[in-house]
Amino acid sequence: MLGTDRTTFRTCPLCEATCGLELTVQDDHVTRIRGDREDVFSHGFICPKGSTLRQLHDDPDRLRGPLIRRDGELVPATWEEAFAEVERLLLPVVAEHGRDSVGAYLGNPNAHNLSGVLYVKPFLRSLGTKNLFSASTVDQRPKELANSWLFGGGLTVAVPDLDRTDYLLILGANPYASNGSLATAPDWPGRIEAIRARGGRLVVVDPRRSRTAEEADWHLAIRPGTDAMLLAAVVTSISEAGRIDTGPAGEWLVGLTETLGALAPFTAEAVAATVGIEAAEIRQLAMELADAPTAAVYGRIGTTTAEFGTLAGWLVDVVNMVTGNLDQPGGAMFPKAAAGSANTRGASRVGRALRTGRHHSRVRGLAETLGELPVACLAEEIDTPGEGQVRALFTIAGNPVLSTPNSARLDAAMATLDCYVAVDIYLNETTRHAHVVLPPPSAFEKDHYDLVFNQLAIRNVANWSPAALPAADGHPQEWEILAKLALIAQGLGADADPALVDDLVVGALLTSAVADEYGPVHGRDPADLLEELGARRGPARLVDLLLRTGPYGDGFGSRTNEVAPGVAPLSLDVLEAHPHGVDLGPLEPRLPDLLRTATGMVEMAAEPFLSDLPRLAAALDQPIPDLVLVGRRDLRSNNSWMHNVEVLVKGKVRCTLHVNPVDADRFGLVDGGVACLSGRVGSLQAPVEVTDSVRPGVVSLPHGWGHDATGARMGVAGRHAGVNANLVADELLLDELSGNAVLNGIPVSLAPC
Ligand SMILES: Nc1nc2c(c(=O)[nH]1)N[C@H]1C(S)=C(S)[C@@H](COP(=O)(O)OP(=O)(O)OC[C@H]3O[C@@H](n4cnc5c(=O)[nH]c(N)nc54)[C@H](O)[C@@H]3O)O[C@H]1N2
Ligand SMILES: Nc1nc2c(c(=O)[nH]1)N[C@H]1C(S)=C(S)[C@@H](COP(=O)(O)OP(=O)(O)OC[C@H]3O[C@@H](n4cnc5c(=O)[nH]c(N)nc54)[C@H](O)[C@@H]3O)O[C@H]1N2
Ligand code: SF4
Ligand SMILES: [Mo]
Repeated sequence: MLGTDRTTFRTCPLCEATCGLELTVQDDHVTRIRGDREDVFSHGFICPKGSTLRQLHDDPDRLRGPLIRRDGELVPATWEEAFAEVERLLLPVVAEHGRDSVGAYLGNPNAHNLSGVLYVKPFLRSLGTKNLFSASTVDQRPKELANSWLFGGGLTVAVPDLDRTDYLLILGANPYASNGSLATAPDWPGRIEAIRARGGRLVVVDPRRSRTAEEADWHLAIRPGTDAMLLAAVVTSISEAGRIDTGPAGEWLVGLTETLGALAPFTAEAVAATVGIEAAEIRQLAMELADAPTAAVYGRIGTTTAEFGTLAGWLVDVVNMVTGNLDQPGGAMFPKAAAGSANTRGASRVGRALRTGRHHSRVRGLAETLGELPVACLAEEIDTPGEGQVRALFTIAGNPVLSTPNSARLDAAMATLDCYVAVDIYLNETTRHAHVVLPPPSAFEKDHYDLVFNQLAIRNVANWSPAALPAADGHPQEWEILAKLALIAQGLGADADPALVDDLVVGALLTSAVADEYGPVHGRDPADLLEELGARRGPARLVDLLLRTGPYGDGFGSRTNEVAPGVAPLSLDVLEAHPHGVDLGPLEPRLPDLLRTATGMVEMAAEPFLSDLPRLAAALDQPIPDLVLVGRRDLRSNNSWMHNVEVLVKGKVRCTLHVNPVDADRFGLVDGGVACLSGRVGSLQAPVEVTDSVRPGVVSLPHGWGHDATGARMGVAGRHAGVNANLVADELLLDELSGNAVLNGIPVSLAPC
């Protein structure tokens, strides 16, 4: 019916804020996107990126079909040819060099994508390699480890209770630009303004006067990389003042005395010079936190992509604990997600201490964490000959050539692979090296549910997004592409049916659901449940199962009580009937039930934390580097991959080097000039913006730029290329505990070009 509009609703998958969108669809075209005013979480909020899903969908550079390399050129191919080519290239590498000669890198959009969350694992399992890498080790791995050791789950995150707190301390995050991370909330800016409107206080710790810092009542311009020391001194100051009060959560903590003892040397005076903040200010911060009726401490990228990232992640929550704010309204609380959360499954307060280093990287001997190796060692695993050398690589929704340290080395290494398969929607700096590119359908053409971000949300919600448009004829869904790759890797052949993998995944989930003594379907026959799941296939069937066996689920008929006014226990049918989502209410205290540690308690003084403290203490005696590089984000950008959207990149150049006037004088730089920035591994040239928003001794350059590579096909991005900050990021600089790369606080030198 030509010209008939329909309206459909979906959650924006671009960042962690999970805003609801209202789409107007005419025929098979989305003609308008705006914020969904009835969305139970976002209430109409949308940022400038949300509506550009339309431009992304329509982008002529977005790949619509597979490409294979023929005579050095990537040329269009059929899906059959492309999968056959994967098989042809992959199997000989495995046969000749073994399973560990295959590597895989998973990028950030996997977390925003049901296929990535549900079907990547079976694929990786069928690869059977130790060489697994992801964007997590250039991002939040330190916090995941801290959560694992404290609470028994990497995604058991205490998020700031933004809507009720009286005092918010933000370290190393700029939610006015990023819209928040590891704390899902649409409209962070509005929620922050509401804190101040109700008489609360915002304090921001950041070496830059970021947009968020501008809003703050108090901005502390810390020296990069020193948040762990600052937080340790805050704890010690509170302790010295006799103000430790663990509140109701105190009943479930062990290790308080050991923690305070271990942190005692980190007095405000001892850390002040290194941290770059006066001792009196540190003590004031400590007293404000102790005095506030409720307070929440929240740390992000500036604290995790740093030399002491795991300690900083730990200490954020230690401060939350010693001020009585853990697990309390207005403090730092634990979400209870409707689906997919490990901390709502199995026995409460039963677990095992997380072990890292179950295997090590071949070249540098870096420890495994959560099944992966640090991506900072990917390049050397490819370019260093010897047994176990990575000869084949898969990247799934990742652009490591722009997003990981010493990217020139990785870029060069990628060109030498015998087999490189990319599952990606663009031919960019990384995927241009591929032998086969397998593009999934666009975001509009996929079902969506935020299995990951609902686990991090400051309010419990559930929201299902059906595909807004059908995928083109014959275009496999992303989960089918991943299932095919799994079948090929298992040796079942390029013709095998992806439904086999889907059935295996649902079977495995059913088996574990009926085995869970504490779950709602314990002891039931999986075959009966499978039948009840009905005709849905792919992610929709899995989400239905996860919802129904989750904490608000219908338990396949075993639960009947409403989960919200007028809302029946959850299943996908129920969510389909609520296109604006279901509000499951504000966060509630969850201790001790969510704990999955060995002692069944919050393990405040877990051994890995305490044994890393000597490294932190030693750093207090290190000379302060003359100049260090930090990053920053821009609201109109999203890591490396949205620069092909004209409306987002037009206007003033965003990829500039921020230099304090003092440093500009020192190095002979002028605003609008070009600087040569050098580090141990490389150098780059960037346009200079002289601004006192960065601390002296600190320069800032955003990441995700540098779109001038030959062979990439992103026309708009190419015209707004910018420069790749990770050319100077040093792959040897890591948070030792987690293997996470240091992307903030990189020693650099500066000169005019
Ligand atoms: N210097 C510096 N470096 C950084 C950071 C920093 O702050 N400073 N931040 C780090 C952080 S936090 C992160 S998360 C990483 C991100 O690192 P990556 O995940 O490696 O990079 P992205 O730019 O997110 O690239 C995502 C890729 O996925 C593709 N894509 C988009 N949507 C889909 C989809 O639906 N399916 C598939 N299959 N592909 C899709 C895009 O085309 C792109 O190639 O960068 C890190 N790098
Ligand atoms: N617009 C936009 N939104 C995004 C993204 C994007 O690229 N663009 N990326 C998404 C992703 S993958 C992520 S992980 C999140 C990240 O979300 P955020 O953590 O909010 O990321 P940033 O905006 O980079 O803010 C990090 C801040 O840390 C500061 N900083 C640098 N070094 C230090 C330090 O040593 N100590 C302290 N205290 N601060 C420091 C920087 O100056 C910067 O202001 O954003 C997500 N949302
Ligand atoms: S804030 Fe994030 S989720 Fe919301 S519209 Fe913008 S990109 Fe989408
Ligand atoms: Mo990230």
